[in-house]
Amino acid sequence: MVNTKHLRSDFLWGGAVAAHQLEGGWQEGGKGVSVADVMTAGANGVERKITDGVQPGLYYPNHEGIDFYHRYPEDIKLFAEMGFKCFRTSIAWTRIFPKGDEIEPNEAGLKFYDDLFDECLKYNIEPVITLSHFEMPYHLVQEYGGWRNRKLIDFFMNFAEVVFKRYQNKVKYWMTFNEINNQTDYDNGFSLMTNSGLKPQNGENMEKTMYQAAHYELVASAKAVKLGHQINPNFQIGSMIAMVPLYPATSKPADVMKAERAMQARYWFEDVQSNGQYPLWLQQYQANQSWNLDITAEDLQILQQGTVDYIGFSYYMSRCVQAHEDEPLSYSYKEEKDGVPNKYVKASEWGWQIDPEGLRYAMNWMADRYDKPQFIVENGFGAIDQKESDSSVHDQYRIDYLKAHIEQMKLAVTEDGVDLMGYTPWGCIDLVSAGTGQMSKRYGFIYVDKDDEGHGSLERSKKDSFAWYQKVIKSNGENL
Ligand code: P53
Repeated sequence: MVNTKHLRSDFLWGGAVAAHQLEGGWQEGGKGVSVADVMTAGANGVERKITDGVQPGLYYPNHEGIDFYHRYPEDIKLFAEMGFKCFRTSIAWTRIFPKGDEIEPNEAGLKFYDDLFDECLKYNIEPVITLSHFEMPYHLVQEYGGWRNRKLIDFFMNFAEVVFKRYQNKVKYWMTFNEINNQTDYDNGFSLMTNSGLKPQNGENMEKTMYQAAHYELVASAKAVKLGHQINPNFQIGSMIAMVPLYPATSKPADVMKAERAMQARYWFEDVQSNGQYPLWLQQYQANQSWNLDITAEDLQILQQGTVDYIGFSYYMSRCVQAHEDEPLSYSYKEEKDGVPNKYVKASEWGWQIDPEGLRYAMNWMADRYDKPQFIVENGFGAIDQKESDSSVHDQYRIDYLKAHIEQMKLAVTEDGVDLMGYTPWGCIDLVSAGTGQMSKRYGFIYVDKDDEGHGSLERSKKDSFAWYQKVIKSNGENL
């Protein structure tokens, strides 16, 4: 039933992070090496390097993160002070299964999350948990070739079963794979590694490998949804996609078709997770390539049985695409090659195009296609903050960004009838950037004293946005 003048009274306001970007403690409590542990720090415009294991003498920013592993009680207390109803984080797979292929889980890792979730629940903060957020065991990359390998489904299911059972009375909201659709950009080594543990091999057709790996992940995701519901029928298990709407650069028909195909190429994952089947264009495309992917009849049945309860998505920006004059319509979407600047919007220092209306557009686009509730599990403004001598940070630009997005989100609910569960802005406490490994690309309401070289006291302090967000939550989004 649609009849909403306001956001739901049980609207899940909160904040979002991922284990590898803030926990640190990379070798504590028996934790194994994850793909995030072999990534060096990059910079604005400088890619992070993925090294062959952990190399001496190099700086790996995720090894310490912001030391949330030891400091979480202090941080959760601050979240509670802001009024958080929920807190989105992930379970580092390598704390539970250090190498990924063990039979028995690591008790010290399980205990850590028991304590962390208890700390949240103490303040009535619901944990919202991503099973796999860019931090799979590195051993699975080296030994099995990552998600190229069907065996990964079993390893993942072992992990999912252990944590579903262990935390079934503490965690209700889950997501399977974070931003599963980033790997659409299969020329991008970072996306391939973070999504699927894929290192391109000589002469390998990465487009084909990406479709194969993504298929195994989607099967694993569907199996996890099924299993989770068996373990606890109250579980709400969602998908998680990076929603970056792609607009045609002009009204030229070829540009419009280019944008349509780019949207299809980037969002077919949600068709599978929400609708339970591959879209027609992709069935046709894969058949035309004669790739003979390993997609069995049983797999297709599982995809139908394991559709998600809700759509979790990140939203930071929109992009614009233009047809290439002398090329036929492509079935892939490559950010570098296909994107053109949108002259109607401004960009952040990192070139992310700020477009609050794009959020409303995206929510409508999804509501038209998928009959599922939505959950904005990431949104935010990465910026350089200036800490004053009295420890204050005047981040009005961040407030402006979030306010404009919340306004559009509310319109999507109150004018357009979108069923929205909650909103968890990204990096509610400053943390290591996934894309660049920087600390200086900050998103938080809470400032963390640490720089790009790893120096700093790790001390926490409140930015201006802290009190602002507190007010927003208190008024259920009425007082912006
Ligand atoms: P950073 C690309 C595009 C949109 C979202 O990103 C992305 C990425 C990958 O970098 O990632 C999500 O830290 C991701 C988070 C990440 C956040 O957006 O590069 O789920 O882990 O930190 C922000 O500024």
